[in-house]
Amino acid sequence: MYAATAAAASPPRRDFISVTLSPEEAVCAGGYNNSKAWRRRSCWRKWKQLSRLQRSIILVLIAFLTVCGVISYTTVGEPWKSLTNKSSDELKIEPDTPGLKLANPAVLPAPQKADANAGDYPELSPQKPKWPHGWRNPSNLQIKPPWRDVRLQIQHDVSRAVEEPVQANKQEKTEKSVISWRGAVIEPDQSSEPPSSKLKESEKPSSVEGESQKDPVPINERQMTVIEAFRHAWKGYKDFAWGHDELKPLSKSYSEWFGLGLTLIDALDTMWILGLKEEFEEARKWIANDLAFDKNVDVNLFESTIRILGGLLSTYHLSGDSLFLEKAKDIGNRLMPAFKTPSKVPYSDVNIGRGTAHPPRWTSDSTVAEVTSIQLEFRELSRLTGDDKYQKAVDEVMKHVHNLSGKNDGLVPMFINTNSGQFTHLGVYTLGARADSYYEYLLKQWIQGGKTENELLEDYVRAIEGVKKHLLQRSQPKKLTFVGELAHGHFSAKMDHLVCFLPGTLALGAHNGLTADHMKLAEALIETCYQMYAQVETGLSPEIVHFNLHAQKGHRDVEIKPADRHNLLRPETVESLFYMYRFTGNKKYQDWGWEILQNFNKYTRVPTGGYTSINNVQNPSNPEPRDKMESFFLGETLKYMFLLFSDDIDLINLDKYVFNTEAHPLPIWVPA
Ligand code: DMJ
Repeated sequence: MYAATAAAASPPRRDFISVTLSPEEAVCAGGYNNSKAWRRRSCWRKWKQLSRLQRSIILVLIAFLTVCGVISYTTVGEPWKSLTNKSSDELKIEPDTPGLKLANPAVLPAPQKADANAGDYPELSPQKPKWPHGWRNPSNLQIKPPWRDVRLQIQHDVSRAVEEPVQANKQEKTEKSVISWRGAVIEPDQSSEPPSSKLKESEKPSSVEGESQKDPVPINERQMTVIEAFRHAWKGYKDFAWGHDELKPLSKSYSEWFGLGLTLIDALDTMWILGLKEEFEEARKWIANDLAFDKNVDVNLFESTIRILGGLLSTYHLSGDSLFLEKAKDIGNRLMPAFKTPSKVPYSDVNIGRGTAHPPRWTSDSTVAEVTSIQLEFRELSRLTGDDKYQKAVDEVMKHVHNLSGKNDGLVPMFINTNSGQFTHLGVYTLGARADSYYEYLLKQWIQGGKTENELLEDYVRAIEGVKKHLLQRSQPKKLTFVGELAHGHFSAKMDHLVCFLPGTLALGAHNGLTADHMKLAEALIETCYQMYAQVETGLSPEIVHFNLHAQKGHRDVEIKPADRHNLLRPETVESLFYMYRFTGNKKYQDWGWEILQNFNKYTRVPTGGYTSINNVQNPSNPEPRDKMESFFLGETLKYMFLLFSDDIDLINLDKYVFNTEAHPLPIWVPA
């Protein structure tokens, strides 16, 4: 400030030479008489008339200007030459891009116009694959969509079909007719601009963060069987339950829970990952035209967060289609009233039309797993929208629970009061229903946030120590390691199928740097979870088992009570098999999953479309179909099956994505 004022007050002295030209001199510099000889003579005369000093100054000036001219030619001229020497192809990469972008090419493909001859869809951007040869382009990072002509492949020999050049041509054609950039379905009347290019930086999906491509890995026969199973399930849903929550495959009807097309939303990213283009497009249309959250309906905060919010966020990331983000924001906002409680521990239920929330009618408690397993989704919503209100609300719950008393070596009770914020029903500890995903989300939030939130890790590690200390036992005769329950100091050898998420979570922790004994425990527990299927007559696990602690003649490790012998098509064991195979490469995990898939096909498949939960896993001749296909069968079970059978570690890379508890992959904020 001071220096500027001083300079204004006394302008700096400038040294200069003035050269005054006479009219004749002016002519010398370009006058009217244009005769060459006259000009030469006249100029020479004038030059002679100048003093020696004046002549020297003019010569110095000319020399100086010549030197400047040469220097600027070498610094500016060369790059210009090389730029103009580039092939026209190279220059076409960024047709309308100013110079800066040549050095720093845009990540997003250029907006495409709809091509009337290619199914009214824009062409794909001509980006070249940059993945090392032989790698598969991960669907989550694809520039091109993952669509494959699945129907053709089912009809022909799978492995040959994908390798044959004819098939390759067909695939090329299919890709040309793809609706839009990365398979995100853009209605022709929408802007030709790719959806995510309209977004602010914070809103961009992970799928457009500058990853390059590699060649697709052909899908194998087991994966084709999963695709076929999915299509069969989808057929039932489409024929009899379209737009409703769940299919009732036997009565060829549907059931409503929230009335929000739960199965359809839960299945979106599975269709993307399986490459089911047609199905995805149809579902996308339903979301665009028919899904309305402005409904006077009570929804469960946890279930709608993990299935609807999680499903929409993950589909947004995979497809890059902003429709899914808009819907995610809508449902996210409508769920927020749940956090308006005296303790800030959310209520279990929200009316998404009225904006009111309440606990269940019989209690003011919420379930611990429910209030601590909505964090991945709300935190991601904050990151995408740039609005921290979602993250603040869920982080507060975690901090509160972190500081609560009533834990037993890191193990939490199953209920928490929304008024007092205290745990209730103290003294009962399980890793099954009502507590399970609390443990899962401790680890996964830590991973999501780039492994910096130490309290989450501390709570997780302490809890696993608590499991080892209080809940682990070995069964007889096979000495299977299992996780039981503790009620007021009494151990019960009861284990929910839900607990089978644990081997996968333990393996994920070990993969992220936790101690090797976590992996050892994971290996032991996944064997147990597999035996919960293998030791049962149908080869399908019941909802709950009791392990034998003492060897008895003619008894297996697993006992099943009549009330527990149903199977709801749950995913947890297949989920853990997927993690175990990813991290060990041991093919036995794939083989175990394959057995399970075959048994689902044998005992739960309904010929007219869909799969059903069953009432009795112990009766192969009559497993007693329940007439209900849970949304997580499509959202989780079949997705994990498909991923388990894949040998492509980049098909949802676990160093880049973390699955929510409903199998919806969300990006890790600071990927490894
Ligand atoms: C799913 O909704 C989720 O995996 C949840 O965490 C537990 N229950 C079902 C699947 O079994």
